Amino acid sequence: MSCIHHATGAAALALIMLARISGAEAAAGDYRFELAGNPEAAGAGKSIVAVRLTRTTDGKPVPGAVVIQTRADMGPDGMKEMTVPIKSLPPKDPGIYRFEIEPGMAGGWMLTLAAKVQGETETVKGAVTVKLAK
Ligand SMILES: [Cu+2]
Repeated sequence: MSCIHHATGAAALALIMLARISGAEAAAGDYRFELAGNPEAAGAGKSIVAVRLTRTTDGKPVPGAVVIQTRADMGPDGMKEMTVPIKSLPPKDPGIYRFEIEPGMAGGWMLTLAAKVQGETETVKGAVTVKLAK
């Protein structure tokens, strides 16, 4: 009675194992952070910046990553030593990570991010540049 059941189960298991194997081959360099739309004004000199994390091998968004390190500096405007804190906000859409920044100075900012991605042993790192209003 359960022959088909077992066969289906085995096939599903084989697929899962294949997925695991190909997942293990992905490296930390196979991910990319990019700006997701324009920054939103969040009142009192604050901006919300949305960043999309994608896997470059298949172009898919990567949900469930844990951002472990953030830095915002004015490197794009030649002020790399000028930094402000970043607050991580709860994600709204899968693969989109949101950050609140109070830049204090309008201009080009660089957000440098490090994240732990599910199934990836290495820390995934990346950066985006964004123009922020004061
Ligand atoms: Cu500055």
